[in-house]
Amino acid sequence: MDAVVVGAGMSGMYMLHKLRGMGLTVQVFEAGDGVGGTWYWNRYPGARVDVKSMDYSFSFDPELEQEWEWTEKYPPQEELRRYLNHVADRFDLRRDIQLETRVTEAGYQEDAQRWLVRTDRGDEVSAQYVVMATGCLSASKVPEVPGLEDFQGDWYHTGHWPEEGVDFTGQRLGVVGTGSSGVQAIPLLAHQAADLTVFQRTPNFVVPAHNHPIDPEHQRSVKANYAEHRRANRESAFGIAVPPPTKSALEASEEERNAYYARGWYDKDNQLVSLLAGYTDMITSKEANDTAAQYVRDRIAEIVKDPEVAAMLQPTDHPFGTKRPCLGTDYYETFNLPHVHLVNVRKTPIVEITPTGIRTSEREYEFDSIVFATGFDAMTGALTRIDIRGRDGVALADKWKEGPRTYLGVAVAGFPNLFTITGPGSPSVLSNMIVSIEQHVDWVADAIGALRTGGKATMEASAEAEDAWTRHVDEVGRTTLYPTANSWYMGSNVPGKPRVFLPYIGGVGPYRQKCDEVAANGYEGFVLSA
Ligand code: NA7
Repeated sequence: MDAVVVGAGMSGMYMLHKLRGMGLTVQVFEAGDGVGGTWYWNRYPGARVDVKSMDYSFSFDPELEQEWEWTEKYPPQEELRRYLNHVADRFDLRRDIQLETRVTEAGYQEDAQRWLVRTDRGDEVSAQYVVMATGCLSASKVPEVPGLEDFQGDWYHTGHWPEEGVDFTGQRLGVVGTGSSGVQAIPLLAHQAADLTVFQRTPNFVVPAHNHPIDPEHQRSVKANYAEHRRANRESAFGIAVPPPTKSALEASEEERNAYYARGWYDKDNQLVSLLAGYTDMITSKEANDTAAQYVRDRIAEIVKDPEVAAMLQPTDHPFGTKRPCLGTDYYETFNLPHVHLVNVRKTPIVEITPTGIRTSEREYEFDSIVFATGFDAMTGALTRIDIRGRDGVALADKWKEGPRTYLGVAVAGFPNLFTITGPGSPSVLSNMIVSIEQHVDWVADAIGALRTGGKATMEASAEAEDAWTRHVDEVGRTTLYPTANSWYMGSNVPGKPRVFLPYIGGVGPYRQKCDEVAANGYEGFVLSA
């Protein structure tokens, strides 16, 4: 093949479409038995995207974006999966996607200047280019507590939910984890379970989603100006255009600030970034950030009736936004239900899973089922779980032992012609993912096009460019509050993972400009060889 693409989520499908359009032969391997990536695997109750549908959709084909009708402000997983299946059919992608096949190895063969890719089904494919479209949040993680294999009930991870769904009616249910997945699932699980216990390690900032059917007039007006709407998103900081802030939160009066935060909290058209986007220093000044954090803590105290439970739900150990904030529907309200209990596992850690439940340092809880909403080995896990070996047989997992090193988050020195879509060191998870996916796929396709027209066989990030970019990602990260939190952005949720700020916080717009400059300067920082 000319190219192997690993993964048939949004990035893998679009990469296939682009490369095939350029006349390349492409083989896509996908572990799932359907396309859709994140929206294939995350089928837990309540799963929905927390970026508005009109922004969280492909922009590469004007007909596609005009013909698809979204039904809600934040589409549920089922609708996103339908959309991605539609994309697969519309662009006839399936014939080059091999499902139920996990890539296990990719090794660079220096003599041939090609990659040899192997799968768990025994495939062996030689390709000139390999594109890792493996997703940032796809390597799921069950806590490393002993005893799970002896649990006699059923257990589930939100990121690998059974296709047929699960009915917890009448059950005693334990849920571990209160990130976006837990926050979305808990209110719905509470409807089903007879008794629900939530094990919380870190309380999160949860803003009301106010999800509702999409206003047809709004959909029409966005579609009428879609090109402009998309351009503004691409040039914005987070891939969602909002008016740029002009002043510090500390320059605003308390009244002014609270009026602004109230819009972010109560307005039915609010969005995840609403509370954070109003002032210039929300992610750089703890004092400024604390004005919004306190606003949320006050709302929690208003909603949750038991003051002790309210206090447990109030985040105090990290600035607002430095761990991924969540959108919720009746999340805090759920803790007012008499059959819903909250356990602080920071205070009384889980020590083991027993045959009948979960034992903390304080006592044992008995369950019929356990749901782990415990997240992912984010950004690097999906890459390092594959045995990827570059020049001299160097394994990517070894190279990244002290943290990922990339050039622009898209290429790695020593791994020629291997590209990582939304890899570490790119805006990725700090952005509207689909904007970043399209930008990377377009850039990689252009780079491959340039290689082919220029008669070059390989492109490889130079060690100097990689060093400089890795330093830059770290330096920019350090100007913000992000490194002060224990978050998956910092690798802190995986024991033993180096503490490195994984995404790039320089902004989607400026980052795009940088990538474009690199290309315009003849792929500056890359070594192109014949
Ligand atoms: P997240 O955001 O990583 O959340 C995982 C949650 O599970 C979080 O509350 C963790 O607490 C908790 N967790 C993880 N391991 C443990 C152990 N061992 N014991 C107790 N609690 C634990 O994953 P999600 O699936 O919710 O969301 C992933 C992303 O998808 C989200 O950020 C959005 O970008 C969309 P912690 O905070 O680490 O203390």
